[in-house]
Amino acid sequence: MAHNLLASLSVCNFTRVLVPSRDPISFVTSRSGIPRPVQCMPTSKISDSPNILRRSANYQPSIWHYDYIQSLKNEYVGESCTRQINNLKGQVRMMLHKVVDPFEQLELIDILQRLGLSYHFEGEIKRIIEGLYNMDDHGGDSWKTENLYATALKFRLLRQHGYDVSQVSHALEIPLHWRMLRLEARWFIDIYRRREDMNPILLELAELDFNMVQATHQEDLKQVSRWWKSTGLGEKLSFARDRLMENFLWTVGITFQPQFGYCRRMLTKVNALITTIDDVYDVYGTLDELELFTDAVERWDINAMDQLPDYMKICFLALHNSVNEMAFDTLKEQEFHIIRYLKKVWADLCRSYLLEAKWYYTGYTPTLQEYIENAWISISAPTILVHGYFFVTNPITKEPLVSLEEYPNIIRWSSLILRLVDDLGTSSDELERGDVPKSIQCYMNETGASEKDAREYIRCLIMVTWKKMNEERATTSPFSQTFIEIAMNLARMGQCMYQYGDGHGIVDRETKDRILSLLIKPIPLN
Ligand code: LA6
Ligand code: MN
Ligand code: MN
Ligand code: MN
Ligand code: MN
Repeated sequence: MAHNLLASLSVCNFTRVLVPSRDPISFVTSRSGIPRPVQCMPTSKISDSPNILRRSANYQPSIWHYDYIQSLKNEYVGESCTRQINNLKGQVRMMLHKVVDPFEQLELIDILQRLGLSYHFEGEIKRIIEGLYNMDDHGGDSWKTENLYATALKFRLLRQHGYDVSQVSHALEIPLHWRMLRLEARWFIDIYRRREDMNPILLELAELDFNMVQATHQEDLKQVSRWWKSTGLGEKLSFARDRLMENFLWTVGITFQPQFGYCRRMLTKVNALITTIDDVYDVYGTLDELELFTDAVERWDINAMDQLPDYMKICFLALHNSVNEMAFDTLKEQEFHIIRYLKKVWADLCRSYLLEAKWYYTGYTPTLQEYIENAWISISAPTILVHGYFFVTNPITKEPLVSLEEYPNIIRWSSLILRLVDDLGTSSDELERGDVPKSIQCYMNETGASEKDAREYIRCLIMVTWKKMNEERATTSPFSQTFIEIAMNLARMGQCMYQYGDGHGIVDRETKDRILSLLIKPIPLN
């Protein structure tokens, strides 16, 4: 069966591809609970010996030094900027009220979104979309056809004339709704500036807003980089990735709006802890040590620390302190106690890490289904998203938490996408240094497919999962639009980070350029 499936994959007709006898993504919606580690290894006594042969990932040091980050200065702050931006916002608000032609309304909204400005005009945009929707209800949908037609025509003419091919190819690289929003905004501002129908007010607002948002990001970054330095993890755990800047970039992908600075700072901590602990499990730790660490996290008990080797003690206490402090903030601000939710997602994560470690040490290759059943958790997206939920929700109420604890579909789809794009980008290096087989290898082992076909199949799964996530968005749920956006943005950020390989772990040009243009360099203004 699977071989027939592969044959159809090579023509890549995605609508009829994904009906395998055992749908590898169906389990993600099942409520079967979190997989428990298999008990297949004889446990020997822990050895803290320096003679243990440990793997190495040979990660390069960070290129973003602490002093450099702290020295960042930004002039796009303060009252005169705010005044200027409020003035421009007022003018755009008037434009939104004035425009009546449905096609023009859509075009304006599209441009505002792509310039990264729509968050300023949520009320106005909602009103317009509602109006269009109601118009639809009353049979007047000719504008829709016209819009589609106009869009298609525009693209076709552009291509026929070989005009702005880079723009057209940009669109083909990654579908529009898959892209990281800030990157899209930064890119589109440059495109928009050169457009004949460019509106100078929109452009001025977009440029100024981009720089002001960047200034708030820089302040977030400086704060959290002081925390990272204070943990000492970057220096002390030299086997692990020291990736504070990249971890921060993820959070800008997850939520960029200025008012979510707390969320960005806390999620950067979460990401940094995840990145470090993932390396403990994947690279450095022995199986005995990993059992002990998992136990300590499950118990969430500092008394469990005594049995840990030193390098794990500092890691565990950094985790314990940081997460408890986040819970403390919430308790103080909202009188809501969330430690049980936070410690659960860390325990789930560490259990999934441990299972992979056991697979590695026993040389076991799971089926794709078995792998995915664990790997959507071991990618850490559920951990990130549950923390994120608490950082953007106020007031926190009991009902949604029942669903949140079980990981709702929106979390599962986002996690699965992140897992699969990570595997496409990182598994070659991982296997080389010694790691569990990832989705590609599990599929190859199970079906006899070539790596190329396996990769194609995984890309197909990603597409189907995006569809599921978009469907999920339309169903009613106890979750806010803000949270749903965060879940989708995490998947988008994954596509971005792993587009050219391992953009998170390997110090590469693409990630460096993205960091420079999004976080460091303001748009030059005249
Ligand atoms: C990717 O590393 C990594 F560090 C993650 C934990 C993914 C997302 C991380 C954030 C947002 P790797 P593995 C910090 O490819 O071992 O080593 O699960 O993850 O494949
Ligand atoms: Mn280091
Ligand atoms: Mn890893
Ligand atoms: Mn891992
Ligand atoms: Mn990986």
